[in-house]
Amino acid sequence: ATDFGIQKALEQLGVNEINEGTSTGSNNFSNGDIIESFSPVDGKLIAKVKSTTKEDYEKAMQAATSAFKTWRLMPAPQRGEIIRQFGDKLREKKEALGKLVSYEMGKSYQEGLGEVQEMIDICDFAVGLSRQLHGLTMHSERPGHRMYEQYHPLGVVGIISAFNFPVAVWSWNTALAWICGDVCIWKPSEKAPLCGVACQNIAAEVFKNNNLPEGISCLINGDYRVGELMTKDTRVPLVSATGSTRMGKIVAQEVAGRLGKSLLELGGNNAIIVTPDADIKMTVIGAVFGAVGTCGQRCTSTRRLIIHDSIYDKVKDAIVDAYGQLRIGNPLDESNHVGPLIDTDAVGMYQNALTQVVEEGGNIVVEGGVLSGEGYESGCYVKPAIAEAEPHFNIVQHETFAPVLYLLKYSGDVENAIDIQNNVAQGLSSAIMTNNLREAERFLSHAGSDCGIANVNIGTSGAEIGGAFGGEKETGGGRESGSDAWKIYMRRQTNTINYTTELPLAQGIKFDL
Ligand code: UN1
Repeated sequence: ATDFGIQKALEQLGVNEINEGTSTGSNNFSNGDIIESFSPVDGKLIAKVKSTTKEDYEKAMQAATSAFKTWRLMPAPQRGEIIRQFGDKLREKKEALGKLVSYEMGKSYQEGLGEVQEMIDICDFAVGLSRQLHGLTMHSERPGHRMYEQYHPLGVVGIISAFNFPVAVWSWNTALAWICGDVCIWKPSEKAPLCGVACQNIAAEVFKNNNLPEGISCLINGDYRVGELMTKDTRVPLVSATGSTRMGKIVAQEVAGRLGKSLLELGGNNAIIVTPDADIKMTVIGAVFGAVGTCGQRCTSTRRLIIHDSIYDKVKDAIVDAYGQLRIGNPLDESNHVGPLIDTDAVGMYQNALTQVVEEGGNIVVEGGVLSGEGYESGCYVKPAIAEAEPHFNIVQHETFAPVLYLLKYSGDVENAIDIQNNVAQGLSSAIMTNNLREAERFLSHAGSDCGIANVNIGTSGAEIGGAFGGEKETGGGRESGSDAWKIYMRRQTNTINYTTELPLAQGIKFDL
């Protein structure tokens, strides 16, 4: 049996020999309990990583704080040159890292490569940004005065990332933060710790080649208790956290409790509205990739299809038919469409969702189920399922991180579909499939979708890095990645300079001595 080049990829990334006895990553402050990383692909133990103790965390913080003193003084375009080199290294390691992502997390190899491509793209974006950290100039109301604003580095940025995008989400944060002159401490998901070590190794090599302190990038490992060290630490002015809404609420409160800043990118409950003017073929591709890609474990995954009653049966039949073609199996085998869920806990949640939707009166149109037998030994492979449901069902109101798609019906005007789409607690991604300009524009208008992402004739997942990424309501309100998302990684300073020999006061106040 082929191992799809996994051993070679692990060697190339320097994560093959990690075990209890050795330290992990060159600047990995971890000496605590062992975290075992099992692959959901074949259930095998890939390697072990040590978790971070309180003392380790202090060391990381010291390395980061001292690195910040050097890094913040480097002109931003010179920092850009370092990020350019980091992007080049990622290009060299794209296949190996894509493979590790696929093997440790379970998404298809193509999607693993896509994730590394997002890292490369954000590096390119960040390099350009390094010459564009613009502030504004204003006209002072006082004669002989100049007023402007500038952006300064914040300091140590804490990054907490999720298992589903174990490398890209870190890079969106860290590439921008680095350009802004910040240093980062990263706690990857304890479900994908090797991806963290691999990325740290790549970053460390670049810093070393440039005689820069490795503390610009620090890696800590462990569960929420390790994350808590950062959320409660006043030395961390910004915590960027990606994951569940439950986790985000805790992080938000802890960080707000000390008046720190947080950037939250949490759960979604993303819908595609399918109107009578939709292109059915495009709808099927968008909906099926959206629902089963990454085995339904993207925060942008399509959870709900809101279909007009006049075309409901036609769309349903086409999608059910497409589900019949799906091949489920080893995600490194490129003939498969769907890989495993991350672990058996996730399988349990998937099963609960299917039970619950039936209990609430839903109707299963594509049966789910856990696969067993040859190739499915990990117990993490499930069949993507479809259920007809009602918008108000409790299960439909919640995000289940699994390939379960709900079909909902609307009648009459597109406004009715928009109401259903908005009537959930989450607000990440949304889409409309229509060739009707009026419907599309209404969906995008002030009275349209309330999500951070709203697409026309594209599915809900697979956003490009160039736009700001994130959403409203329980999705947390944060924006990462492109556009002006960089501003949260800096502190804004307003400067007023008087070049006269008088000292006039603003607002015309007279104060004669
Ligand atoms: C995530 O699931 O946390 O838009 C990120 C997408 C990807 C990123 C998803 N570019 O689907």
